[in-house]
Amino acid sequence: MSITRYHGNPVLTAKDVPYPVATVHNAGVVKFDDRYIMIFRSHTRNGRSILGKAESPDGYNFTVDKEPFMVPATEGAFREYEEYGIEDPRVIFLDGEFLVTYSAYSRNGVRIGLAKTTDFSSVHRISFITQADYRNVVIFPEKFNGLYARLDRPHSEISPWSIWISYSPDLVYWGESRLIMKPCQYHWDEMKIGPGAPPVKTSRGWLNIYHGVFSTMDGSIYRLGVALHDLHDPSKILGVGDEWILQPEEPYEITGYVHNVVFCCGAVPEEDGSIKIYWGGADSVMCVGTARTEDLVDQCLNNSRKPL
Ligand code: BMA
Repeated sequence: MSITRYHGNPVLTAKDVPYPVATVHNAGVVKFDDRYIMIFRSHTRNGRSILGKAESPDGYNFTVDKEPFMVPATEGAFREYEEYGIEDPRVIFLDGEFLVTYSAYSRNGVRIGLAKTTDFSSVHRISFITQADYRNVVIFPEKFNGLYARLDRPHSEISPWSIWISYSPDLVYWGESRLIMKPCQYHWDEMKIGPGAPPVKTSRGWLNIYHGVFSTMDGSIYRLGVALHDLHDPSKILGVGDEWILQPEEPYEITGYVHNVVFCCGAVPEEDGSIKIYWGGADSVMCVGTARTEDLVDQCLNNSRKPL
């Protein structure tokens, strides 16, 4: 097995949250001043989602803030597109700021919002960076030839939902979009794929921990896999691991708000060569596990399937 589950999983549940929520899942996690900051999604009891914040000294024991981190905008330009909730945050550090991307749901579809913070005490919305229907946008924590880059996942009625790349000079206007990775037929990720954690830099390439979905007579199964992107040209995929690295196996991954889901929005590389991977279990709780970053890179390169 590639990922060793933390023995104390789940690390965060709805019971740990001091305001009323039904779930805690799909969290972005970053290290800030030797603390681990987790921005997590919670369903409230009307079925719509908000974002909360938790902090930890070790990446395992988290304490949740008294108030939510972000709730759907109730005024201004963002209100119209956040009416049905905000979901699945990803967080990166770039040029002295933390960037948070999140899915914004409304009667107009789902689109991606971008917000910034320097201290996680206050957060400022910048812009929506997609139209409808996009989800799972992860921004690379470095620029390429002066441009920001992101992996994204547009919806499509014709092609299975796939991973694309786009570039921007200013984080607001995005273009040069190109499809770079597709689901693989009759494979664990054949139904759809999407970026998971923001890409992690390694000596051999950018590690992309993504999710893949397989449809069965008993519903869909969400699993995690890995792909490696070229360090200088992230549109170039060097290898996609043929096997999943994590699938729902524990009771809190198999049963919950949505059965059979492990869904990743964040991973933290450590100086000792390990990586902490965070995932939502069954859309209900937060879990963490560790792997050797180099083992995941090996899986991309030594036992690969084609990206397209
Ligand atoms: C996806 C997203 C995720 C969720 C997953 C499983 O489409 O909505 O937020 O974890 O489904 O329900």
